Amino acid sequence: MKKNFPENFLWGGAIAASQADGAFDKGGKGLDTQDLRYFDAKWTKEERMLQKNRRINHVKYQKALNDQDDEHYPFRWGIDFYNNYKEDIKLFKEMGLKVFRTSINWARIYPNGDDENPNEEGIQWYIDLFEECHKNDIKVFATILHYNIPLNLVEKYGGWKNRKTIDFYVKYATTLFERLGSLVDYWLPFNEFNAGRFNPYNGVCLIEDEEENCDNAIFQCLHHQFVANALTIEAGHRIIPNSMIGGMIARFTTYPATPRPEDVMQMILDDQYSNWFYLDVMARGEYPSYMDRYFETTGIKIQMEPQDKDIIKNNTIDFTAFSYYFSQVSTTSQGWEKTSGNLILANKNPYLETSEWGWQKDPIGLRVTLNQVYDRYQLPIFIAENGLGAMDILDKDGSIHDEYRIDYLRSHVEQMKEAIIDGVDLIGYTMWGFIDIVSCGSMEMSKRYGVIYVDRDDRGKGTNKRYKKDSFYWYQKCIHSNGEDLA
Ligand code: BGP
Repeated sequence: MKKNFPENFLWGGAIAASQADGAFDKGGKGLDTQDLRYFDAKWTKEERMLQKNRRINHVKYQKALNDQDDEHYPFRWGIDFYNNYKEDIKLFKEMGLKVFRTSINWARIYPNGDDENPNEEGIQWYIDLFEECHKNDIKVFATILHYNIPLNLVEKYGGWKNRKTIDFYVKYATTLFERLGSLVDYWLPFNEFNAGRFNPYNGVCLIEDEEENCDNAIFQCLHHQFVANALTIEAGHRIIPNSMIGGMIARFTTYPATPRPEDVMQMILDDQYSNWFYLDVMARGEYPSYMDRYFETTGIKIQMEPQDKDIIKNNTIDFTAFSYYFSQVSTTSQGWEKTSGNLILANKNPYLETSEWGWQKDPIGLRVTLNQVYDRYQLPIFIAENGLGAMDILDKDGSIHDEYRIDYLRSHVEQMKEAIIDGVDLIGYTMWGFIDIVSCGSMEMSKRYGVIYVDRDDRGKGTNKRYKKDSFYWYQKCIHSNGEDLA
């Protein structure tokens, strides 16, 4: 029986290009879909959480295309990681980070997505960034696509709706394998594969009100992503023998709201439709049979080419990954109380407390999920995201006392250890937003996840200086003791 975290456990931190890099029009980068997401610092807390303010419709999209007022487009500035990465990596090193997860910005490599040749300046930036990590003994976990695709692909081809996007994506991924292959230790073709189902603009770049049948379009796009994912795995394994290429979902752990059989059955369906479908295709290599009924009853029809089945079957993932922020309950009862959650509105569990943003904190749910995912696939697991979004206060002396974040992280790390003792093959943990970045859902800086504070406000104003929070020292100790000293 295992008793501790394995010796080579990958303690890490994660960010994403659009939320951190900034420099949206520098270094030859093309405009991408996240550069168009509009935010207003005057919005109240409630308005920030409104789904309608997080979504893109036709009017917003058209306005953003020509809007030069960058203050309202936080993904254009992020935390200027593009220019600060060397200083930041020094802090990562000081913390003892073993692995750094970030995403590569497609529009930095192929500014228009359909370019003949890659942008050398963009490739060089990633070479420099990843070399800097290795110089500091930090491994690299690269997400190939974390939501943002070159805008030209949406404008000219309709994005993921068009099968041609598969070819553009695979060409982009192949370039990464060829040019950055020796610098990347773990690959993730897509962030949160199920995101397209719950936020179509982020996940599959659809503008909902432009679609006649949005649900059908979502599943068509997802199918194209499944094929692109499999072809990418094929290319990766061919170009870099023994490469580790994973598949990730946003995990919505769910319990039956009551022991009523109806609720238990609802939990099974929620799990299948919202979570397992995506990992099942990537890990088992075929569409699961339960989706036949779903597609039949919803009238969804996906166009597939004859070769797709084999492509998906022959190229499955090497490890599973997920983001885990909260759990919820499943029920057939009408009018069950709701609360916010990552990507979805969740059913409330009366036994759980919530974060300031309404996400239900459930460390035991992480152990539950680790056991469920391992039981189902028997593949190594990477927790690619987990953390607490909270308002932090920067004191005059430069300190930030975030004991709430330490409590959150500690309770989750404890449950990871329990899961390892349960026999789960957990290989790494990249806590989310471990340096403060722009929130993906609510697009604000004030929702902070980091153990490193970044002095920027919701308008992007501030010194951009970095400060170590109390949680920085806690995570440093946790890493140093390989998860033993969590005091
Ligand atoms: C995940 C995304 C991240 C991220 C995180 C936290 O869904 O992969 O990009 O930001 O959720 O969400 P938020 O930033 O909305 O708090």
